[in-house]
Amino acid sequence: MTTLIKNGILITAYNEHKGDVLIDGEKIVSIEAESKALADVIIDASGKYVMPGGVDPHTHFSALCNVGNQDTAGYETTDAVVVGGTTTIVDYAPQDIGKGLLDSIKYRINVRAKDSCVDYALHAMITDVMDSIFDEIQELPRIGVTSIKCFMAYNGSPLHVDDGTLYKVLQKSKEYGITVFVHAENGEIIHTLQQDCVKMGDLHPRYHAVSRPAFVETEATRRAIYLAQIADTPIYIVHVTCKGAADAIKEAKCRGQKVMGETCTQYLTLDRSYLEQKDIREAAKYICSPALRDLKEVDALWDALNERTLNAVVSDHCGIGMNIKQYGLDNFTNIANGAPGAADRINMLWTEGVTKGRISKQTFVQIISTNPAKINGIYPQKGHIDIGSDADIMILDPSYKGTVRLADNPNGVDYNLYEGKELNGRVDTVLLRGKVVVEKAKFIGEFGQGRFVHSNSFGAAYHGLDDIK
Ligand code: DUC
Ligand code: ZN
Ligand code: ZN
Repeated sequence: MTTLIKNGILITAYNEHKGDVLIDGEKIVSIEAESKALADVIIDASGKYVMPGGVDPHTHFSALCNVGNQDTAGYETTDAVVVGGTTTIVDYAPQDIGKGLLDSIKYRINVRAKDSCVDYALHAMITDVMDSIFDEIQELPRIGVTSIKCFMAYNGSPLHVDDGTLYKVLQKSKEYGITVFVHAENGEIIHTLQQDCVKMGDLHPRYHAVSRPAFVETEATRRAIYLAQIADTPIYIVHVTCKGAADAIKEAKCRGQKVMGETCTQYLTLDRSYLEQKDIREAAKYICSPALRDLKEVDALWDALNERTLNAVVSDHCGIGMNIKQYGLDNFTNIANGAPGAADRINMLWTEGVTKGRISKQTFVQIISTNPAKINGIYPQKGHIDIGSDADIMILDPSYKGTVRLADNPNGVDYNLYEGKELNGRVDTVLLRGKVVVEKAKFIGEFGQGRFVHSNSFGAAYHGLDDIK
């Protein structure tokens, strides 16, 4: 089947021009200023922007929460993600209880992800340090996984990776072309500050931010970068929220170290006041780690994106409903960390970033699609509009005016962090590998249409983000 997207303005990470995109089957086969091609399906994109489908490289579908012994919402809720313009996720594959990295990844591909509506690559994720994981690391590229996440925080839980283990993971990953992703917060200091809060009876969700100040993130980020420098291997810092951590990345980049970093929609568009709401149930929704910050940190993150210190904006999506959050309403340390957001990332970033003049349209495409694809070794199959790339395309209507409403795009949990926020522009049509799966901002695809995508070794750490102007 052939499809022609006509009359739209094409925006890629590199440029913007009028362009008609011809698709044959699952691939883009031609791009012309004015195409005369005949096609089975014609999509008129007049007055709209045609961009590569979003790549969200940080999601947690069907993953055990750190509190409550329950899983986050599963892949059957990814229809909302596609409606939001994202066609590929790189989801975290935590070790299943008592299982190694490889078995957990295989189980995810064969069972957990079978209803996925988005294409998905995977990151390995250490959640139970056992000797066998060091032997398993070398097998990861063979099954198409080339990144591994370590938690420097969460001391006292099986999630925590101590410095010795982190150093060993860095060394081992280097040998096999795997990029190490770190959650950089000093878990010991957080633990001490949490205990202090509990002793004082300071139990409201606002103390989540008090017990995880920016300096614990800055310190761990500097430590992780230093260990990667000694191990002489690339490192990627997940969910950066503050100037101190961004500065550490910037300094490392300036001296030529291969360091990459991301921030999340919530750290760019929300601030600490959301945690300070009197209503504990409301405030609990906004518990994610690291914590929401003051406005001056928010501004610093936009700057860091513009100066290319940070390379991606991700959702850190965790479908944690109030049924799980409720376990900690009387003590913030028992509230599961994380919140949904994969469905809102692109529309929120367009309104808050592009329409408010904080980032250019090119930067927008780079950070929501092209850079994540490069970093995760799936470019140019994903994250680009070019001949030979998968025909994953989102069409955004810049004239749309509305507000975020959970009811318009249910995300599988019972709240949306961005409820009531203004939208100026919205994704209204999405193609996944050539097939129209979203029309008029409604899902018309099939559950299970998503496929596993193999990642290549060292992604952008080898291929470079530098060709992006
Ligand atoms: N880190 C994440 O990346 N996601 C959820 C919670 C956390 O600590
Ligand atoms: Zn994390
Ligand atoms: Zn996460």
